[in-house]
Amino acid sequence: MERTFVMIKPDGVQRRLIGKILQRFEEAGLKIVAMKFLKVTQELAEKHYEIHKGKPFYESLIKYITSGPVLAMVIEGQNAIERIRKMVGATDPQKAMPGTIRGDFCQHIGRNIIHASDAKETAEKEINLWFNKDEIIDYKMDDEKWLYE
Ligand code: IDP
Ligand code: MG
Repeated sequence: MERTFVMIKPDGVQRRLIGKILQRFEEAGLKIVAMKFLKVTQELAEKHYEIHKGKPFYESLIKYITSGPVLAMVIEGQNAIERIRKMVGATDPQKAMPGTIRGDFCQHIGRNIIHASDAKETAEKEINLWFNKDEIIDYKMDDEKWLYE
């Protein structure tokens, strides 16, 4: 089992897409193990997007991510990191495949409604940045025997 960090960005919240996005993860058999709704501080935004510092879109990206509440979560499942990146789709919604979250719900790279960790190391780093250990819940889902052989 693998865990990944996922965030519905301020535009996803404002556009009332939380329910539709969560439905996709639930229907895929993925398991939510942590979740919180929060207004991202400047400090957290800068830490989260550290690797983009200095890029032309950096300032607007920080402004965007701190502009309103987000839904942050940790999702668990087999191969969850790669699986969820595929479900999310390409960074630029114009290039995202239909059927992906970005491909179905967005128009512009600067308003792409969702974030998901891109690799094992970043998933671990982001989970630790956004959640305390005691905010992540270990539990069994009753349908696990029907989802995994
Ligand atoms: P990702 O979210 O698909 O991992 P990254 O390349 O890591 O994509 O970029 C992080 C975020 O920065 C993107 O999701 C998007 O919100 C924003 N971003 C990336 N490239 C651009 C750009 O060229 N213009 C505006 N925003 C961008
Ligand atoms: Mg990224």
